[in-house]
Formats: sequence, structure tokens, C-alpha cells
Amino acid sequence: MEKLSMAATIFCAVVLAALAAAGGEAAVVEHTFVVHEMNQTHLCNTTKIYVVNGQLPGPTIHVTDGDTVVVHVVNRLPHGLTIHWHGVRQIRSCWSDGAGFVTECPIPPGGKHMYRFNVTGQVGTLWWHAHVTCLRATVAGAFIIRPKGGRYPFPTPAKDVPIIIGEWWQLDLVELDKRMHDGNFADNPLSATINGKLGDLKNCSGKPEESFVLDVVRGETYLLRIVNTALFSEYYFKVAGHTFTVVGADGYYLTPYKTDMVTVAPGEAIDVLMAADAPPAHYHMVALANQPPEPDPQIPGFDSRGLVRYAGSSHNNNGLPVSTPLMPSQHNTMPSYYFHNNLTGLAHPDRHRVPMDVEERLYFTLGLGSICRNGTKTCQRRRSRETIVVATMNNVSFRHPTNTSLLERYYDGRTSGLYTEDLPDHPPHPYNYTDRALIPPGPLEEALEPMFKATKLRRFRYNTSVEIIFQSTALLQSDSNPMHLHGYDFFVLAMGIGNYNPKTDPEKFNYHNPQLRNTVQVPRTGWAAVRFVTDNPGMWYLHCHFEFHIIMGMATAFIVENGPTPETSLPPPPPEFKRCGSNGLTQP
Ligand SMILES: *[C@@H]1O[C@H](CO)[C@@H](O)[C@H](O)[C@H]1NC(C)=O
Ligand SMILES: *[C@@H]1O[C@H](CO)[C@@H](O)[C@H](O)[C@H]1NC(C)=O
Ligand SMILES: *[C@@H]1O[C@H](CO)[C@@H](O)[C@H](O)[C@H]1NC(C)=O
Ligand SMILES: *[C@@H]1O[C@H](CO)[C@@H](O)[C@H](O)[C@H]1NC(C)=O
Ligand SMILES: *[C@@H]1O[C@H](CO)[C@@H](O)[C@H](O)[C@H]1NC(C)=O
Ligand SMILES: *[C@@H]1O[C@H](CO)[C@@H](O)[C@H](O)[C@H]1NC(C)=O
Ligand SMILES: *[C@@H]1O[C@H](CO)[C@@H](O)[C@H](O)[C@H]1NC(C)=O
Ligand SMILES: *[C@@H]1O[C@H](CO)[C@@H](O)[C@H](O)[C@H]1NC(C)=O
Ligand SMILES: *[C@@H]1O[C@H](CO)[C@@H](O)[C@H](O)[C@H]1NC(C)=O
Ligand SMILES: *[C@@H]1O[C@H](CO)[C@@H](O)[C@H](O)[C@H]1NC(C)=O
Ligand SMILES: [Cu+2]
Repeated sequence: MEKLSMAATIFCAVVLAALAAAGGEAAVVEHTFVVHEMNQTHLCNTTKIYVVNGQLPGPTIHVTDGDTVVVHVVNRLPHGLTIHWHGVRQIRSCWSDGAGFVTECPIPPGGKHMYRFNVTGQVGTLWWHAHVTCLRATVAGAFIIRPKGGRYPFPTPAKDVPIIIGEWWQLDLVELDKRMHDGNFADNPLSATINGKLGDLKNCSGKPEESFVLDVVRGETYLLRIVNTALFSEYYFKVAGHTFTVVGADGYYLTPYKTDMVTVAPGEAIDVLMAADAPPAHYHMVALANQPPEPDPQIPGFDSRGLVRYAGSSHNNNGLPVSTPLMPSQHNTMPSYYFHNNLTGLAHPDRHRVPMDVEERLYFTLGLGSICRNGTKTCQRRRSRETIVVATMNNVSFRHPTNTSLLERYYDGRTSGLYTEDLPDHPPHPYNYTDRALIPPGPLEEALEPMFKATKLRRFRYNTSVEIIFQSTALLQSDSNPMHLHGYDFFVLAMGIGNYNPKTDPEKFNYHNPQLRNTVQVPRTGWAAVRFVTDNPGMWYLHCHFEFHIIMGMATAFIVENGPTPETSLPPPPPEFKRCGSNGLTQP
């Protein structure tokens, strides 16, 4: 293992080939990602995990807006693999999006693949992760984009610190994936992690786990790039004795927003400034998972604790207790709603042109349901063993292709029998989506629970302005839903609790300075309204970023047609692209 890590470190040497171009310099940032198995021991138990170049979290990619990124992925796993560049817009480079079975067939065991794409017009924090099965729990890392010329709209921080909030699973992630397919799984992570560390709240036979430590110097300001890579939960994040100024999210600046707590859902990346302005000492940081209260099904509470350590403070904090932040109840999900609803974009004349004339209006309900295990229409519902629990949008549970790529087949015009383009624009049978009596043992859900599985997509003409209202329902459970769209950022115009009201709620829409996001945390039993223009042709995955929801079918793909010119069309696959079935890839 040691040898492999060293070799990987050498391979990973970043090649910065500065291309002298008139009016600015663009570079090619090149990395090699060797993905391999590794044993890691936590809480007295050794687990086989999957990592890049021996690192957990994986290597951070640093680029400047305008750069070209080239990543050579070497798959040394006994399992197919893709890497998705989460939030990178991939303008006219859908082939490099890395969504397994959507934009490419997975790189087979022993195979290699090169991803090449440009980063254009985005600044801040994004991330990358495996996009097949649950592998992303450990195959993930930060993707940091600095502004051209290095100037931020705030004083340059002393240091950039990725804060990757994740989970430790004491289980083979491939096995976990198999179990999640059948919605009745009962597996939980063993702990939350901050930058891969479980933290000193966990111990085995009295020996505490290692904590993530952030060393600071009094008077300096730090840019914390907080990313939630967890499969399961949204997290509350606090540092005792300190406050944050939120300055960015998902690769765009935000209007500075002061708060003592950050909320980050799976898929989100939140940039905050933290001034080290407290008396020099030690301070705990805590990441705490939230979850809806009963009668929703409960999982154990998860947290991880780290440390902020001032230069000049004694190693044992002078024997004094280390102050710990006061966290909200794990069952109070309202702070998440308030946090997300308080964010606005930093108005930018080019970026903040919200489409005003909406051409396509979609209303998507997000929730659970069930299908009969034996394929018939009737069976005993209410989480009985006769059913498989599924997750849905507008009553359809997405059937993921398993042996071909949607983009490739669309591009080739060979779609027959693979998918249809009739994902409903509206729920087929309206009901009171947020009625808590839909959560068992409430009396109401049985009639609404039957769903079906199908590969239903939605097609858009190029340059169409689209509005989507995402509605989280209380069907079987009342979770929030962090909805992530590939290839696009959308304006988040408003969000609310309860059922969306098309007559009164548009009055709340923020057309002036909405956030531009690739992931919107649709509140628990609430809604969110987003808009975007279909200016990037291709096949774009739309899904909830809770891993169990995506596997259970809360997903679809948007087909965006080519525009009238080559500049508005998806180019043919690049020479390095490997088609399904070629070079040992999964046969279509
Ligand atoms: C992990 O540990 C198992 C059991 O000891 C061993 O067989 C395997 O080779 C180890 N894997 C790696 C990648 O070191
Ligand atoms: C170690 O993990 C395995 C797999 O989850 C589990 O069966 C076993 O009980 C664990 N052992 C301990 C000491 O936690
Ligand atoms: C990416 O940038 C390079 C260099 O500017 C350019 O040659 C190439 O066409 C761009 N690729 C795409 C897909 O826009
Ligand atoms: C170890 O963990 C247990 C259970 O969480 C806790 O009661 C105990 O105080 C911990 N011990 C140490 C030394 O941290
Ligand atoms: C903003 O946050 C504050 C404090 O949590 C909350 O009281 C307020 O309602 C939030 N604003 C919005 C628009 O949600
Ligand atoms: C499926 O299960 C239902 C309910 O248990 C039963 O009535 C039906 O006969 C089964 N159908 C098949 C084809 O097995
Ligand atoms: C590919 O998957 C589809 C649907 O799961 C199945 O119908 C088809 O037979 C499979 N094709 C091959 C060659 O395995
Ligand atoms: C929907 O359910 C909620 C929660 O149970 C209830 O407060 C509300 O009145 C219901 N709305 C309608 C239109 O029945
Ligand atoms: C969902 O689809 C199933 C299966 O076609 C149907 O029986 C049910 O009525 C639909 N439910 C809703 C709420 O549309
Ligand atoms: C897109 O549509 C807008 C208005 O509908 C129009 O002004 C613009 O020229 C179109 N852009 C392209 C590239 O077709
Ligand atoms: Cu979801």
C-alpha cells in the first residue's frame, strides 16, 4: 500500500502548463487518480474501502476559472467506476460528466479513462465523486476554483480549508449498494466524519478516535470550504466561540450572510469565512446530522467532533475544558430551512438574469412509495415484506439503466426500448402532499403508496426557459430532498413550508438576487422554486443527493436538444471517449 501511495503521489504531480493566451492565461491542470482498495481501521474494526491515491478524503483539485482539467482515472477496483465533477457546468462537454449509465458506461476493472473539460465562469467550491453505487462515500474530494487574477469580493483569507463532512461505514460499500436497492434495508453509518476523522466522541475500549484539527493564528481569517459528501444526512456545523460569514455556495458568490451555524445537505458546497478572533485556546467544532422526528423511521444520531487550535495555546488547553458549541436538536429541521432561505446571490449583471418568461412549467413531487415484490398490482402495503419501497418523482420510480449509457444511445438514435420521454410534468393525482397522516402509522398513505418503475425522461428544446417546483411530500416519510441537476445551475427563486400554492407563492419569488445553485435543499414537507434556461445540450441527470433516494428511484434525466448552430450543439464524443462495449466496457 505504502508503495502504491508513493507512486500515486508522483503520478499525481500537477502539471501546470501555462498557455500564454492574449487577454489572460489559461492552464491545463492534470491529475492521475488511481482508484484502489485499502484497509482502514476504526473503532477496533478493519474495513475494506475504496480510495483515490491512498487518500481519504481524496485529493483536492485546484484550478483557476478558465482552466482546462484533465484527469486520468486508473481503475484498480474489482468494480466498474465513473467519476463525476459535481457542479462543473460541462458546457458542450456532457461526454465528460461522469454519470454512470447516463453519460458513460463505467470504467471496467483494470481499465483507464481520461476526463477532459473546461471550467468556465464558476468560482468557489465544487467537488468530485464516484457516480456508481455507494462508492462515493469514500471516493470523493474537493474541487476548488479560484477567480482569475486571484481577487475575491472579500479580503483574501489567510488559508483555504476544505471541510469534508462524510460518514464512516463499517460495511463494504458495494454490498451496501445491493442492500439499498431493496428499500427495506436497515444499515446505518457508524459515525459522521470531518475530513475523514471520526473524532474524539467515538472510542473503542477507551481509546478515542482521531479528530480533525484546524490550526489557526489569532487575527487571521480562514475560508472554510464545507462540502457534504455523506450518503445519508444533512449536517449542522458549528465552531464554539466563533461565527461565520457565508460568502459562496456551489461555485458562485453569495451576499455575505452572518450566522453561527452552517447547514449543508448532501451535494451542497458552502464557503464561509471564519475569523480567528477568540481568545487563544482550543475550541470544538461539531458536525451533527439532523433527521425528521417520529413517526418518521429513525436512525441513530450521528456526529463528529474536531478541534480549532490557536497558535500559542498550550497543548492541553491549560487543563481547562474545551468549549463545545451548543447544537440544535437533531430532530429540529427548521434551522436548515431558515439557513437556506436566508441566502441570496451576490448580484452580478451577467449572471443574474433570471428568465422571466417561462416556457415550460414542471411540478415534481418527491417522496416514497412501493411496488409489489412479485410484480403484481396488489399486495399488502405499509412496509410489509411483500413490497419493495421505492422513491419517486411524480409517481415514477426511475429504473436506472444497467448496461448502456443514455447519452450514447440518444446520440446514436438507438433509444427504442431503453427509455421514454414522458415523465409527467405534474403529479398524476393531486393530493395533500404534506399531510403528516401520510406517514405510517397515519391512516392515509395506503391508497397513494402504489407506484411503478420506468425509465422516463423529459426532453427540452434548446434555449427554453424552464421553471420547476420541487415539492417534498410526506408519503411514508417526511425527509427533505437535496435535488441536484447535472450540467446546469438554477436560480432558487423561493422556498416554503407546506404545499406550493401557484396563486400566492409566486409573489415571494426573488428575481433580483437569487442564489445560483446546482443543488437545492427542498425543505422537509415544503417546496422550492427554481428556474434555468436550457443552454447546454446533452443528457443531464437530475436526482436527489440522498444516496438511498437515488438508488430507490428519485431521479430522471433531462435531454436538451442541440441548438441551430455548431456552437449551440453537443460535439461528437472526444477521441478518448470509450463507448459502451468497447475495450472491455460493459456490453450494451
Ligand atoms: C485487507 O485485509 C485483508 C484481510 O487481512 C487482506 O486479505 C487484504 O489483502 C487487505 N487488502 C489490502 C488492499 O491491503
Ligand atoms: C466489525 O464489522 C463487521 C462488519 O460490519 C461486524 O460484523 C463486526 O461485528 C464488527 N466488529 C466489531 C468489534 O465491531
Ligand atoms: C476548452 O478550452 C480549450 C482552450 O481554450 C478550447 O480549445 C476547447 O475548445 C474548449 N472545449 C470546450 C468543450 O469548450
Ligand atoms: C467511550 O465511549 C463511551 C460510549 O460512547 C463513553 O461512555 C466513554 O466515556 C468513552 N470513553 C472515552 C475514554 O472517551
Ligand atoms: C433567516 O434566519 C433567521 C434566523 O434563523 C430566521 O428567523 C428567519 O426567518 C430567516 N429568514 C427567512 C427568509 O427564512
Ligand atoms: C403476488 O402476491 C400477492 C399477495 O401476496 C398474491 O395474491 C399473488 O397471487 C402473487 N402473485 C404471483 C404471481 O405470485
Ligand atoms: C440490458 O438491460 C436491459 C434492462 O435491464 C435488459 O432488458 C437487457 O436484456 C440487457 N441487455 C444485455 C445485453 O444484457
Ligand atoms: C393538508 O395537511 C395539512 C397537515 O396535516 C393540514 O394542515 C392542511 O389543512 C391540509 N390541507 C388541505 C387542503 O386539506
Ligand atoms: C401511481 O401509479 C400507480 C400505478 O400505475 C397507480 O395505481 C396510482 O394510482 C398512482 N398514484 C398516484 C398518486 O398518482
Ligand atoms: C434564446 O432565446 C432568447 C429569448 O427567447 C433570445 O433572445 C436568444 O437570442 C436565444 N439565444 C440563442 C443562442 O438562441
Ligand atoms: Cu430525496
